[in-house]
Amino acid sequence: MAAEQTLILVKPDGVARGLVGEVVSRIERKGYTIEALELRTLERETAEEHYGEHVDKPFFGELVDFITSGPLVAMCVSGDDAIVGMRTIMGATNPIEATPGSIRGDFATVIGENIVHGSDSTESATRELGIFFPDRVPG
Ligand code: IDP
Ligand code: MG
Repeated sequence: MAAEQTLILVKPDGVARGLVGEVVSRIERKGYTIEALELRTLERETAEEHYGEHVDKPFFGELVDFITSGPLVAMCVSGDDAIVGMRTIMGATNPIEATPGSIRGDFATVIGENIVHGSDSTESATRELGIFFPDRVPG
């Protein structure tokens, strides 16, 4: 068990569909802590940095178009093993494979609009929190 911080986004589809409260509620009920929260619309440059690992994927342009298409809610979430724990609450990337009871399993149908983002490792969490909440990253 490790105390961790992770970056969670309610993506523009989740905000547009009024699911911010639902996602926040699931995070709180699980027992994690919301350390910081901000509603913002990303510039393309910020989105390209955030999704830098996917720059060579065929869906990169679509991904950046989508994540910049409207306001999102960014959160720094902390708790025991919060990185993997949040990935479990979110469900599989493709909503048709996401378990019912997970956020993507309950609220999404297509991979390109899957409601939430969560960091996938300690390295990603540090990098991504540095983009959204630089004050939260130690050192
Ligand atoms: P993750 O969000 O579960 O970490 P990643 O593989 O990091 O999944 O992909 C980032 C985001 O890119 C996904 O959440 C999804 O919205 C989108 N994505 C992933 N694969 C595809 C694809 O094959 N087509 C369209 N969009 C995709
Ligand atoms: Mg990812």
